[in-house]
Amino acid sequence: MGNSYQPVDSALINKGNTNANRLGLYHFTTQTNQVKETNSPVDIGYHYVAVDANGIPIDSNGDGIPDYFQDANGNGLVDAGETNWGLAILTQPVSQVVPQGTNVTFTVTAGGIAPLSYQWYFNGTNAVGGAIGATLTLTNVQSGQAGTYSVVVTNLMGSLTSSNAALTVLVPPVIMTNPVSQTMNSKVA
Ligand SMILES: [Ca+2]
Ligand SMILES: [Ca+2]
Repeated sequence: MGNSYQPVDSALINKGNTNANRLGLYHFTTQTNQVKETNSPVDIGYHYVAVDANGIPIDSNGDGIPDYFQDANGNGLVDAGETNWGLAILTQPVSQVVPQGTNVTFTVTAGGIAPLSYQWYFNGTNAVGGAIGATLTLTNVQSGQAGTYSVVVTNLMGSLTSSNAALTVLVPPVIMTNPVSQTMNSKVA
């Protein structure tokens, strides 16, 4: 992580590094043998950021913002005030309204440093057994399964909870009591 063109109080100055398979030359000052000027905010020399095989700065969580922006102090850790640059929920599960008996699928798309693990929850706190993938499938849903579903995505960088997706189950009307046959006697005048 470079020191170039930062204000003198920038958190970026002289801060650590991050692991990468490749480095790209990001920018540099005019000469490598230049001596840093007294009180100058501009450090001298080459500065590198982690890039992928195409020379694009690495975006670990896939949210379109390179790590070197989100890992603002370049130390490879998610610190207070930083976005979790190593984990993101990219698309949230979507609410659904279905007839009773339908098979329902909720899906989350997460990006981040592998491996990612998942756990789905019903009404916030009830872990859904076996629901540990990016997709939650509910078969033959009944009214008792109506409620909210969310998922917690975890990797070594932390955990993120999705928004709630509501499941509404439409139940056909039930006839509680059947009409009773009645006989009326009519009087003959
Ligand atoms: Ca990013
Ligand atoms: Ca950091």
